[in-house]
Amino acid sequence: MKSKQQWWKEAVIYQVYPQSFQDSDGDGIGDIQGLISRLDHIAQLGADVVWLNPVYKSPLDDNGYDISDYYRIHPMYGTMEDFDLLLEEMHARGLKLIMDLVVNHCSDEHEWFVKSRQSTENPYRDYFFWRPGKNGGPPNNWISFFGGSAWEYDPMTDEYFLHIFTKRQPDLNWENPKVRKEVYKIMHFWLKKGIDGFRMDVISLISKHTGFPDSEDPGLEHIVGKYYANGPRIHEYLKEMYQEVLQHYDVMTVGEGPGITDEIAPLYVGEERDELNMIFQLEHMFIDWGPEGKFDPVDFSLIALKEYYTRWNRVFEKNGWITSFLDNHDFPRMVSRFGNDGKYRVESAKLLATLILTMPGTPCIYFGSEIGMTNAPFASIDQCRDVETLNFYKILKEKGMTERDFMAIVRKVGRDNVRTPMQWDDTLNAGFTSAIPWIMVNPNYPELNVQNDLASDDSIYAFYREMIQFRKKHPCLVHGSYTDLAPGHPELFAFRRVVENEQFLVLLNFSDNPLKFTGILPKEIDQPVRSNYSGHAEKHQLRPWEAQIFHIQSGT
Ligand code: TEU
Repeated sequence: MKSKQQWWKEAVIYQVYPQSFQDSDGDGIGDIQGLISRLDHIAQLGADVVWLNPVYKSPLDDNGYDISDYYRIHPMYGTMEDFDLLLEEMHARGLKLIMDLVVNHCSDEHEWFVKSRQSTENPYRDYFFWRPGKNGGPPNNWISFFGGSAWEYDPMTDEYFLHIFTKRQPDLNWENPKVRKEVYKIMHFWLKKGIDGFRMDVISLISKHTGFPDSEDPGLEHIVGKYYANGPRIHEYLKEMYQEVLQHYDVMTVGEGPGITDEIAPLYVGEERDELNMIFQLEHMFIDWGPEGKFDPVDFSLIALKEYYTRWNRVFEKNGWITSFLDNHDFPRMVSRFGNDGKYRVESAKLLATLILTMPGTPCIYFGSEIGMTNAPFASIDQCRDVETLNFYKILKEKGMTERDFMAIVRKVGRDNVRTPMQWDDTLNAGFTSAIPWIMVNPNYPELNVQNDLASDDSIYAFYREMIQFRKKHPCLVHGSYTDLAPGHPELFAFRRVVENEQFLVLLNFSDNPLKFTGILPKEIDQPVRSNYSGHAEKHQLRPWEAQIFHIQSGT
């Protein structure tokens, strides 16, 4: 067990996707004033930190992950005064705010890029990666996360620029010290305003292999692992960022990034390293990707998920810190992906809440999970908004896939599933907006909404609230060691958290059927201290999607 206490280890994060949280000015898009009006909801849930997805000026090609001015708020979300008020209102409620820092790339409308593309001599040329073509094509065979080559030809100077996301998200050249200085300036600007930290977008990708060799394997997974992630100068950059910026503030940092393995992760977050506090490790978010990637999903295996937890928790028992989450704005709703969003929606949503709130790592709750929001029944491509989905539709349609077949996949994996508006109540558009919402509201909102959950002591929301308090009351759940007690069982997830004189046993039934278990509970232990069902189960039995927590103190 490790003990070094830090506020960000004990905190619970709540993630807000601003476009979809609350519209205040009747344009169908969520905004800062809308968020301010809903802060009590977040505070009452018991969260401590809000991670706000990007609200900066942006043409919104990738919903704000393409920033054209790092010092301005997108007018659609409000003004800088609104932002300052948000921060003040949050701090007044004891909530901290962490912002998204998106500096692997910017928007093609950012003035750096606008100038950069003008001529090969322009002083901003070197802010990006420009290269001549090879044999009439791009400089190498790297592909973008969102389909197609990672290089875009620009006739203005007859060269290609690198973009590992969309062609409207050119990659910044961190080799250039001026670029790094610009980033540190941006960070100081926001930190001086009093924000409490950053979630750093794809921070694992900022250091490039500038020889740009062809990949021997053309698949994205291989290219990410070998060429995009954990590049040669990544730790030098992060240490410099710490020296130049982070060491001067008491803030938290959470780095996001594909390609960070459990072996490599301590290099990012080891406590003696002076780089980042924690990461959003993504390995389990790729657990049901098939041979052709995200749009070729396979069933997820509980055994594989447990193996992931064992491996990652083992590493972080020694040093560094991780996060505990099962969904975010890039992946499907957790109850639809890992639970049963039909008959056992309530039970399985509570079971998943139990899991994320009893695991090591700082828990992160994506907005709407606290009421068990589900994937949405998108029926046609016209209803989709996400650039990833739209790009892959084009690619797969060319390969012969029908819209019907594609939409069946989108309903499982598409990022739009998690971007539908927050379901506040059963009035028009779930109380999110009085106008036409920018993306459809999930039609299940008349039953599935915050108002309904608040009216019941037995709701998913009530369960989250209780579980957050429960975690806070028991530091063992934050700092205790972790052991999987049934690694080979396909439906039972049973684990133990231990500190010196105290332990918890957490038992989760990942199935629609009752489940008997043996050999896990000590003889003298009778009833759980927490369950997601009311009334007792038979001893050594779990009802469908039941979660039971047993508390054992030394001497019992
Ligand atoms: O996501 C990084 C990332 O790993 C995703 O590209 C992920 O592979 C994909 O969404 C799976 O469908 C971050 C942001 O969270 C995401 O919203 C952005 O689109 C992306 O970076 C580019 O900034």
